[in-house]
Amino acid sequence: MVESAKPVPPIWCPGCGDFGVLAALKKAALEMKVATHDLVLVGGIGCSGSIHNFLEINGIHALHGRLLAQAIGVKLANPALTVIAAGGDGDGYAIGMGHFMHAFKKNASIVYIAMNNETYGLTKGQASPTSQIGFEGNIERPFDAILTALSIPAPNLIARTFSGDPKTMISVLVEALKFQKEGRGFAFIEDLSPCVTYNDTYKLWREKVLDVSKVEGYDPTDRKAMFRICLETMEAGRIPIGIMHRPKESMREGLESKLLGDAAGPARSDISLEPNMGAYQKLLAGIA
Ligand SMILES: Cc1ncc(C[n+]2csc(CCOP(=O)(O)OP(=O)(O)O)c2C)c(N)n1
Ligand code: SF4
Ligand SMILES: [Mg+2]
Repeated sequence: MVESAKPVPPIWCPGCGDFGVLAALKKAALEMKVATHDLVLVGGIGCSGSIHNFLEINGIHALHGRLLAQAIGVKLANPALTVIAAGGDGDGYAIGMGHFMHAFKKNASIVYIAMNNETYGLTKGQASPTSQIGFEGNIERPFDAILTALSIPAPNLIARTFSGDPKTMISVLVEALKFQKEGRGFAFIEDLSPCVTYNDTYKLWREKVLDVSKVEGYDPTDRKAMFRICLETMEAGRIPIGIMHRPKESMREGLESKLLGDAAGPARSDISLEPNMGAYQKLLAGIA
């Protein structure tokens, strides 16, 4: 019998923003009654990506920047599973950028939480794609994942949360879990998760975050309006948080239903010899 790995206590620095994500995730999964055996968490490489080690669920520690490819693969193998990918800004927006962009377009029904601390925490605080100019000698403008997500016209759920605001984070996570459960597609959440050791932004972000639902003209079903609201909020020196895009129609748009329909998926198909022999022999004959 194979023994399951047991969760270990988090190894994060005391005060790390990732603790907020862990706590919110537990609460949201509980509220949505996701059974632990039905939950798979694919972690990226970085402090943030180790989150799956701290939960009693099925988990994979993916290759650096490849967590989305693996998470989408798990969902396509068994669409009944609740699949969450979770990693850092370096993992998702640097080495993983190609997969990140395509995940919106592929639109598999998974939840992706990118814990953005504007640095490579695990490797001791180098500049990442979201670092501000001047941080560790960075001379490049920071990349903004929400504006990028809004620029891809796919029926995704797009949101940003802040580890200093657990209430909003739990409600956004609950909505994301519902979204994937209904097979509606990709739910992307960027969480502002300060790295207290190498880039402590708690105080600054607390002052700067702005709940976009309070802005005049807020309509998360209107992509153009939300792009303008987010851009103008940023130009005013604030950081927009909240739900940035929620598709108008609640259709089953997920990649898994487009590919498999209502089929259970290859991981749950009957692979015993007897019923598959005919197909196997046909395949062999085709090769010969
Ligand atoms: C292919 C590969 N390149 C580089 C590394 C080194 N490395 C480990 S974690 C990491 C970046 C971590 O930053 P981030 O994804 O933002 O996660 P954080 O630690 O900040 O949560 C890098 C570059 C690696 N493990 N694998
Ligand atoms: S180094 Fe930063 S990101 Fe990593 S655990 Fe510590 S506070 Fe968190
Ligand atoms: Mg990081």
